Amino acid sequence: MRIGIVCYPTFGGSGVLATELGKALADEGHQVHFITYQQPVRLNVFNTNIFYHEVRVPTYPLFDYPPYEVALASTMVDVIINHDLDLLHVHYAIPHASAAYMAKQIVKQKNGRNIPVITTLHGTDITLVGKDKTYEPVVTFSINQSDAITAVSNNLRDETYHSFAIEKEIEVIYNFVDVARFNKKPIDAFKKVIAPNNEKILMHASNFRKVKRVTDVIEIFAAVQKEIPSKLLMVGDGPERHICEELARELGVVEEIRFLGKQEQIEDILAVSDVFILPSEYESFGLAALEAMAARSVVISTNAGGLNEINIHGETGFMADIGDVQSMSGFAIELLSNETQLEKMKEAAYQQALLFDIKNIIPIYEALYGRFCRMNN
Ligand code: GMT
Repeated sequence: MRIGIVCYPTFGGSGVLATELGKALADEGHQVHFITYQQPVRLNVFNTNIFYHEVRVPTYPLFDYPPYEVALASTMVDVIINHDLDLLHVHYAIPHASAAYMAKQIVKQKNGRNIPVITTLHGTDITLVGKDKTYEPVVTFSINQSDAITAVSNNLRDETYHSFAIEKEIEVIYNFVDVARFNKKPIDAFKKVIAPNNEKILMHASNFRKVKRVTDVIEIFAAVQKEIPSKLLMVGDGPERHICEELARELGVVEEIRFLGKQEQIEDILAVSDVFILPSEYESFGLAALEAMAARSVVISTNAGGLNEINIHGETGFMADIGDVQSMSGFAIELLSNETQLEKMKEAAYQQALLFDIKNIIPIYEALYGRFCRMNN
């Protein structure tokens, strides 16, 4: 099949997932065309089945806001026609689903073809941004106009039905992880630099937005630090990072924390971590948690959104209510004080991640595409 993938090219979960999906489809022999405004961060391989089309957004002094959606729709039309695409798969509703609707209408009018559009909902496109009444009518309309709609968890599907008047079936296709890539042996030299005295290593990775409650990570770590010799790795960057650094200084733990910024080789960092902390206010799924589990790190998270669809409390990790820093610290201290329990839960986390292995999820997407592909119609 010839598949067009539209996503955000940044470190965010939706872009990561879309890029990994495209890479896996290319490995299966499909021709994959990425249409984005920048090379996606995880698109770091050479594969003759992968094509990249940059969306250029020409500026003009009149534009306070360059019309990205128009440029995106026009690029979609160009790629659909010139590369004879079989379907478009857009990730994150805003503005990708509405741009795809526009492209679909133009292609229909230009050459009579009905290009199928599949929209995958990822999280904040529904729960935060999409709900805003500035966007809601367009989001509802363009989701309903998609030929197929998927959501990354049951929770996100339910949230979508709850917040928008959706007339179609939303299929749940879970996020996935390439377990073989994440199941890595820790690099000893790296571990020695981070934890020279064999301290336990806690980790957090995100875009440091408000929804991630990153200051809770610092508070949890400060409590753990009092009981267990430990270090904290903070991976990623975003608006709340400086607040974290200030809080860490205030709590006297800044020397034990490394802020690593945005990282591409996340699997090498996860490999040295014992516990992954994700105290988010909401996660539709929590791809970062799944990647941690595949790397045998035990996830201590909130029970928000779809997190309980991957993390099993007391078995593969621990969960507490949003903002319950005390319970999350308690779980971490208990776990890190008991080596047998820690090893047992690391293994359980890994076994749970295997259920979401890329090999199990790619065929589900292929079957979905097959339902809409010209060859089968
Ligand atoms: O987590 C973020 O803020 C980034 C966001 C995105 O769309 O890039 O992630 C969302 O999509 C991921 C992939 O499907 C999910 O695993 C994340 O849970 C989800 N984030 C939220 O719902 C906050």
